Amino acid sequence: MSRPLSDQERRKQISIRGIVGAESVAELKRGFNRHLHFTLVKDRNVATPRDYYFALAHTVRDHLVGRWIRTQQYYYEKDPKRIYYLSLEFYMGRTLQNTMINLGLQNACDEAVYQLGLDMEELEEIEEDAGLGNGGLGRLAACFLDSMATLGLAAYGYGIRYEYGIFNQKIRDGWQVEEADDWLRHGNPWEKARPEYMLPVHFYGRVEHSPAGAKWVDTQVVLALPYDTPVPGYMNNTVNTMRLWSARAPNDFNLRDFNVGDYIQAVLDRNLAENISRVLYPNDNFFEGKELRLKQEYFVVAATLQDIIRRFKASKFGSTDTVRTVFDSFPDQVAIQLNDTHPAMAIPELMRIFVDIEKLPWDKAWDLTKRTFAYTNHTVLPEALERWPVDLVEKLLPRHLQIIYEINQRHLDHIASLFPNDVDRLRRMSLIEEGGTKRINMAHLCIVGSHAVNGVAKIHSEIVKTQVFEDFAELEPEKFQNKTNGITPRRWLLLCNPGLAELIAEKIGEDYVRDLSQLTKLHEFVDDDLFIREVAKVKQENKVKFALYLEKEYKVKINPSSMFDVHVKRIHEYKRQLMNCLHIITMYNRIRRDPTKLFVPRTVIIGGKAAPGYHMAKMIIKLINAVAQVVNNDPMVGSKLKVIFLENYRVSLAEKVIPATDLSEQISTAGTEASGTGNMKFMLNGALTIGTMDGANVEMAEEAGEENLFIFGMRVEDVTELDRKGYDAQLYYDRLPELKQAVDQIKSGFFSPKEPNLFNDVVNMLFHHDRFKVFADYEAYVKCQEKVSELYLNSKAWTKMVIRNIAAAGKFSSDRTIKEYARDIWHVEPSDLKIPPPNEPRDAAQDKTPNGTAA
Ligand code: D6G
Repeated sequence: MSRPLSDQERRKQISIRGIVGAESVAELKRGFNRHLHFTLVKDRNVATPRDYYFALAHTVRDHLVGRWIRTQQYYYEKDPKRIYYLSLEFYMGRTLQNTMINLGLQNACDEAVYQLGLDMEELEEIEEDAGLGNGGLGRLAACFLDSMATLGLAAYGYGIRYEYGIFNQKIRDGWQVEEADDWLRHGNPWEKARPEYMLPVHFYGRVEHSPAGAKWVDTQVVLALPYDTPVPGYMNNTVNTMRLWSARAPNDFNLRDFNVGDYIQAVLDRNLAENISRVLYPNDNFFEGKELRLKQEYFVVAATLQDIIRRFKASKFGSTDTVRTVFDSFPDQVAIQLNDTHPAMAIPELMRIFVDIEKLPWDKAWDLTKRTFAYTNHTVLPEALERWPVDLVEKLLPRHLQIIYEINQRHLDHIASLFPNDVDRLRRMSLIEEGGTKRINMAHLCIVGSHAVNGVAKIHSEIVKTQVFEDFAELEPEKFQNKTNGITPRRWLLLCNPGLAELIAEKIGEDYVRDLSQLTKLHEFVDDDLFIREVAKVKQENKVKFALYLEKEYKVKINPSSMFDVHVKRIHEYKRQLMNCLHIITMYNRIRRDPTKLFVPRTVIIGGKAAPGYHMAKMIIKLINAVAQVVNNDPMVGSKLKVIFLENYRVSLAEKVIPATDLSEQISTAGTEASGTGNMKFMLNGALTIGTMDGANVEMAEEAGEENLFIFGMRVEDVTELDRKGYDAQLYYDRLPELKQAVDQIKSGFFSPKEPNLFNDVVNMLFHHDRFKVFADYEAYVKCQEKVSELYLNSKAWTKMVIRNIAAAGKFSSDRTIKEYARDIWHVEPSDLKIPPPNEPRDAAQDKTPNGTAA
């Protein structure tokens, strides 16, 4: 029985969340019951909430299948240029709600689930996050997949199916404790194993040279088993593929040669091979030169390139002149984007395939390779740049090392011909770093082997071009580009903030979801009192909802009318959670000094994971929790100030906290945060930003007007100047009494009475080796925070500034970013052609596989 619809629900019928027809609801209910019965093998007497989640997931998945098959078939028929996004990380989060939204099924599913007597939000909460990423880089890859499908590009994401994603963070006694992320334990309804496309990947061995060319022999083989996950575009019937490789031992692993006789041991040793795809390395912006990590990097590259070449050969462009494939059109048919240097081995691997296997001459192979690859740089922090020891590469991939040496020789010969007698330049530009351990500079390899190199925000791309890779930009200035990052408005508005998404749609129509630049139309409503009230109301509802969530899940109570001041991202010295912490202590001391003085109530929420091996980041977490303990239990403070460390920050938690945020903290030292994408999510969801002129903050200020953000602190030039003069933390400590008081409290054990020396390392770092100059920005930060509090007192003025920010957020759609990659790097056109939905008849002639056999 269907219940009568309320006014609000009727309005939703014409909404961006899909149309509810009685028929589609009935069909969804039938699908649900069928899956509960046949797939889960349960009835409603014994079904658990998880069974219901799986029944719903399978029902929604059914709506993807026809579109997926059609899209892939269409690609085979039309042979558009394929775009390959290679990444060691895809931080996808949950899939159910995103799929319902992109297929326009959300409202119908809501209704069906309601009629079945179940709670949609409860079911959605059962899904595990696919946490196959660390932070921004991996989440960017996920947003890009959504945008590429929405823009109708024939795109593929290629990566690793880690059995364990980013660890789950527990806080015990204020310390971070890591737990394994066994995300596949209950099965993954969104993936399809494709054992028929399994491919071999070789490691170790040696190289034989003969007149016929080089041969890599005596290798150890690991199999790469692909798992495909559908990637639906927003309401366009396109469904692309994310293909993740899982490592499998060959059945004769360790039985063929040396282990003959010990069958049991050989079976047990299969783990050795399969460990390659076991676990995601939990470092963000940090290079750890471990052999297993290098294996992962080559594993994804080797499997993916075989797949790409198989697909190219199956296309009409992979023509053969009698025996050999003609690769001349390869770069016109294939674009490969390298998400940082992590998949850099793809460059020597493609050279190896072209030269050793396909027998192309070196120059031809090199020309094709360069025109195929493009490289995105994500950081300029030296500790994050990959520099693999030559010895390790020689052992694991001997032929690739030879190829890299050959590439380097030709590269250096070229430089020497242009700049005779400039030995220092050759040293600076070499792919091989001498002195101490010989290392391969992977960024140099990527720059030399690509036709385009881009940074991820204007300021970052400028630093890439003029500082970090200056010599390379001087050589080939046209290679260097900027592609400012973006976020998908589907997940980061429609999904996480339906109230705001609907409110915007009522004012400017629904098209903004596909064309976020239309948000500028909201400028018209900046002085509309009703709209201002409605925007404030949505925010308040989101805050109440988040407060209830915290109360339920973590038993902490927060005041929803206080300002929610939120700093969520990986814990890293350069992101300066410590500066936020000093501000908290400063506010605390001010309240205690004059308890009667007006104080604008704040709830400061800090969340993020520390890399398990990053001592200072773990100390920062402990310090925040120690400060929270004191502040939250001081009766003099009461409800004026609360400090929450948000445990286990991840995609699905971001979806909850971001829409509830008033103030977004983006306070990295200028020149260190390449772009940031959290900053954009907050902006789009109606938070104001307090931030430095770093990363994409600069462009957010450009779009919204600097007066609509709280910008403070050193600019890049100031940081450079301070470096030149020499940064002396002591000077600020001596000059600023409130800073002195806060630091003294940390130092003296005020926040750790049982262990007064607990934070010695932190304090010592702040005084003597703080690369990120926290004290230098402290004063400007605190003053800027005072302005924030003052504005917050005036709710109307605050909300008007919020509206100006939302209206200016259009640039930060990943659709815009992807259009720029498509135009400037991949040379493809977005297609708004809608692939016909699966229930429309096709003529039989179309239903052919690429080989012409009936499908
Ligand atoms: C996806 C969808 C499926 C398609 C398969 C193979 O699993 O319909 O047949 O990809 O795609 P290719 O690897 O042959 O492009």
